[in-house]
Amino acid sequence: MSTDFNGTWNIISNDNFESYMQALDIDFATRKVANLLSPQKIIEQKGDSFIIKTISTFRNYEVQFTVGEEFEENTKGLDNRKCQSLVTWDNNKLVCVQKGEKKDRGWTHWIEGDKLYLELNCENQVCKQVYKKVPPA
Ligand code: VL7
Repeated sequence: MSTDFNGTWNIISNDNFESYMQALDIDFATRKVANLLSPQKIIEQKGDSFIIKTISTFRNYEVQFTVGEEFEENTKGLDNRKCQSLVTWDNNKLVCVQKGEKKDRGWTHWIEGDKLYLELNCENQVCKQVYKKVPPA
């Protein structure tokens, strides 16, 4: 049995997001707006099939994948690049490698208690985010 990521999650901390965005060449004005956001993750998981929605008042981003199956990711509305992405399990962590123009790009998700953790990597930068589970209605 792998970890269950299903649910709605609200961000409670966002460390080094600015440097991560700089590593992705996000322009100044967009970074200023993005830094003020409190994004929400909505995760729909069925076994190894995932839909991860990142929702904010400024932009939304959605990615769909199956663990172990490489796919072409277009980071539309973010840095607008194409990556060959692959998500795998590393024990109870969900690890994505985003192969493309940027070196060492990817992310890792895991859960501890009612918290969802996310580390976003690009080049030599790591952004650490923590989300808290929104209790089901
Ligand atoms: C996705 C943003 C900065 C552009 C807008 C900011 C809008 C809300 O890849 C991500 O998550 C994975 C793992 O959960 C699933 O896709 C992070 C948001 C990172 C990077 C780029 C700033 C413009 C933020 C969409």
